[in-house]
Amino acid sequence: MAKHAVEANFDGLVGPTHNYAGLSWGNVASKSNVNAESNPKQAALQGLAKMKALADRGYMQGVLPPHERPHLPTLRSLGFEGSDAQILRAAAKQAPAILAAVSSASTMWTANAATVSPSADAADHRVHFTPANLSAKFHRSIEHAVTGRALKAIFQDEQYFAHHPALPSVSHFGDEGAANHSRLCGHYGEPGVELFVYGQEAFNQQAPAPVKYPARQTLEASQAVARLHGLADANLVFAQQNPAAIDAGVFHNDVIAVGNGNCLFYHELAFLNEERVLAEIRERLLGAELEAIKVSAQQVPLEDAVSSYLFNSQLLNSPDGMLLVVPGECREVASVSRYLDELVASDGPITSVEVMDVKQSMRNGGGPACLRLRVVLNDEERHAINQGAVLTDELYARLTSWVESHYRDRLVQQDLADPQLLNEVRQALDELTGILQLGSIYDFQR
Ligand code: SUG
Repeated sequence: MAKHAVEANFDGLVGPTHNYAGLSWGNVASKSNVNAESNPKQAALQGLAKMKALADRGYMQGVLPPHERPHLPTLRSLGFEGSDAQILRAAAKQAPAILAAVSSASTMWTANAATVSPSADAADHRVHFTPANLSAKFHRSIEHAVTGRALKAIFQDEQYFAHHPALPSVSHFGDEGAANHSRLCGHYGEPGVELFVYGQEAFNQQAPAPVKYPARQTLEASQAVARLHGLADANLVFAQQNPAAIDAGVFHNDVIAVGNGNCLFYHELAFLNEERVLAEIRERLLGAELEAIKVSAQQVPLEDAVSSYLFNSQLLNSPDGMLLVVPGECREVASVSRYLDELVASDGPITSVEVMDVKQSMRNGGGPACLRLRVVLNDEERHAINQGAVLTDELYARLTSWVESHYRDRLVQQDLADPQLLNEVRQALDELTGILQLGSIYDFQR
């Protein structure tokens, strides 16, 4: 019999070095805001406000910690020597692009932290985690080791949780985690269909691929994650993302589609073989009817989907239908705002829309869905996790005052070389591991 389960959202707490360095070719927002002044304090508070709003609505909400940045061990591995201050000075002078990369607060986008399969889908009935190697971007490729430690610190009990290392860090196995993975199901506690979306095939040069921007995820990576997690063929669908969408700035599938329960909300240009993808999902989805909500380019042009991040929304079960949590930008783009009004007025599964202000993150191409990692947990698993990372009113208050006391409200590229910033970060994170009860997960703590 299926166990009762909920979907928890683990949001990435925005780190103290949040800045705009234009690091992500293919991500339109990141490129267009390069060198803008950022406000890390506001970014972190916006993220916390989103977490709090959803916790107040009764959803289980967790917190994943930011990483140590600038990451001095990476600079040392690249040949920079001396004291921390000397290393920062030399990197700023000789290789400012590398300093920017090792300073990015990109771990906030936890939809890229890992792929997670619920125990109901896995052969050994445990929840499986594979941190994403994020090998397509240097600044993100350095995330997976500490991400793995943080996940192990929260989901510790081996009876319930299985942790795999990231896939080999080469482009053949480029893996971007849950941003390219959705799960459709009747009830969360029942076996579902895991939909893995990839950008290109690594070992088949003849297969379609984008021409302008890189495809970050390969089919081979998705297949490897499915194997590691012990998923059965009957629960799997692999779908290729439309290369034209990648070339229009859709660098992850979660910028053009979102699924929850039996509902798939997507743009008509999301998938290459849409009909086959839907047929396969329908065939494998047991005990539930797929509700496919397709948005046409006439209703919302692809460009508007990308600039508003309509599909980078959180789609959540609510007592009366589903709730779509959208970024504020959706109300600023006319076609999207009109579409949302029509959507809730129709008698489809999505019955309400809530707007969240996550502008600081949006300017780097990260909407509400990028900021969260979904983890389906049954009641036993829920009790087995480290409760220190679960958002309560008290934790929200503590984290808010932690941000208020440690974060700057202005950051520009030159600040990344400031040794004082590094000290501030380490002091803040040392305190944070205590607050979240994570133990020593950072390199500077080991
Ligand atoms: O990987 N931006 C991130 C945004 C990730 C969004 N995540 C999801 N769609 N799930 C990226 O492109 C920009 C950092 C900078 O340019 O400073 C950045 O890494």
